[in-house]
Amino acid sequence: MKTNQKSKSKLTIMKGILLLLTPMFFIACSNDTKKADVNAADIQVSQEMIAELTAPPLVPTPVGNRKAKKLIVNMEILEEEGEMTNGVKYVYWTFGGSVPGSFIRTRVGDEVEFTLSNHPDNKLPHNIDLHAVTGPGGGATSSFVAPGHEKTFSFKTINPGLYVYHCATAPVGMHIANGMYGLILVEPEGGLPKVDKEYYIMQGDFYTKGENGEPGLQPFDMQKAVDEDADYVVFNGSVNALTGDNAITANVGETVRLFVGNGGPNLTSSFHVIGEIFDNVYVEGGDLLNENVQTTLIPAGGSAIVEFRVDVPGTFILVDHAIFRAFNKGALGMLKVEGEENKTIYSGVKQEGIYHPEGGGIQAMPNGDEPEAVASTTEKSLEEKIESGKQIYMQTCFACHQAEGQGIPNAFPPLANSDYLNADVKRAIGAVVHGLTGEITVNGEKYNSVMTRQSLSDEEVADVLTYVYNSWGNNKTNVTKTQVMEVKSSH
Ligand code: HEC
Ligand SMILES: [Cu+2]
Repeated sequence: MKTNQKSKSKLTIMKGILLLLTPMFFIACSNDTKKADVNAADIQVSQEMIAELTAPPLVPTPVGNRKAKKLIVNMEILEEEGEMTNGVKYVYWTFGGSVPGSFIRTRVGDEVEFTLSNHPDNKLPHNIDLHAVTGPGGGATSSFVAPGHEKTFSFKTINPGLYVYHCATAPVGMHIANGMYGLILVEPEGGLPKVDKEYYIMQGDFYTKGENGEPGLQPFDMQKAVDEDADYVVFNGSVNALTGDNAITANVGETVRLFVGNGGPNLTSSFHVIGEIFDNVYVEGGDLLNENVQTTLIPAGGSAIVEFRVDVPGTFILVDHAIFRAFNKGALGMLKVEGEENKTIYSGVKQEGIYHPEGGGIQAMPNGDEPEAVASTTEKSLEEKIESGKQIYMQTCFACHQAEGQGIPNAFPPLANSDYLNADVKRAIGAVVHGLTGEITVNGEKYNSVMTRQSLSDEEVADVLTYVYNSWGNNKTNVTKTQVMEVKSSH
């Protein structure tokens, strides 16, 4: 991206100083002179157009060669209930009805006429601070708007780059924590280089009264937010926003560009795609281009543009590599790549065996005390068991057996349509309460691995297995607590 006049003149002064200090620096800096030639503030606009706005993970059409225009942006604020994860509801405050808010795509020199409307059903006033704006509060002071009102202001995009926007109404942290952030892209003259796929991803941390996974409508927890003790760290506003059917996709051989932002409010993202290397990173969403990057830091209130070519098929996992956030708090997304294998780039498993340095004993997972078997006063209905079982599954079994019970070839057997599971309920209960090791055959495929004993109460075992049996084409067995207790005592 090109630098503008403002930063060029700063550079010139710096150059002068550096020239006096050391000739080495002068050589390094003089490369920049070819970059800036137009003062973006002087770019004339002709015609007007209504901006295309998109909800994540989609982005509007690239600007390409279009001339600078008066760009009309109409953004509506909506406060609405959504799902953080299965069974956990949260009232999000949104720009345009999504978290992150609608993606705005402009080019340098555009004159953006921005109208912010606050829906009459909303409870609070809001405003918008766009980091792409040169002016007081980034627009916040001119856009403060009460429910049932709207405000218009305009600004010229002077600096190309990928910028965060967010609400800046007090308490600012709370408005951001509830989802009030998004990205605005300012493309350079002539547009960004063409790629095959572009997506919009934004990380955010959430703070709820209940702990992670505690069901029901969860209110915002101010104290946890102040303590930076996040219950959820997610991409695109919720735990499953980019997994399973919501995964982003590409085909082998295509180039992928991710516009990645971090709304915060608190946490810095160590953004990484498992099994990919970023060919290019526009560091912090600016001009600096880094190449061959594994993990890129994205500050709260900042961004990065990452680009890579996908060379082999498979599911590539997007994570915040502060890894407990990924596997325990939700910062996990998926890029599904389809196409021809390339065994030279990636062979897949060539050989496998079980490695048991200390014998084959099953060890429990180190997750502390076994939960107490709480005697429930009333018997749960099948629906209630399935509901609760699903949550246990997503917290306990999902990491290995995967979201749709499909497993992972050569490592974790499928629970979906599993002949092993459907043939013998006591054996399945045994796998969960005692663990399972040794060779087994599931749907004609051999597995020889170790499943650790799961620390769950009898009721939780009954619920999770009832959920599994009533999902993905299994035989709909209703597993009872009594059955679980029988299996435990017969061991
Ligand atoms: C750490 C990974 C891991 C976790 C977590 C895990 N499993 Fe397993 N599971 C395995 C492995 C590995 C096997 C195959 C063991 C073998 O080869 O003997 C297996 C086998 C099974 C089987 C029998 C084979 C089949 O496909 O039907 C069942 C049933 C099962 N698991 C259910 C569960 C349930 C329910 C949970 C959650 C409460 C769970 N597992 C959690 C790894 C795991
Ligand atoms: Cu707000």
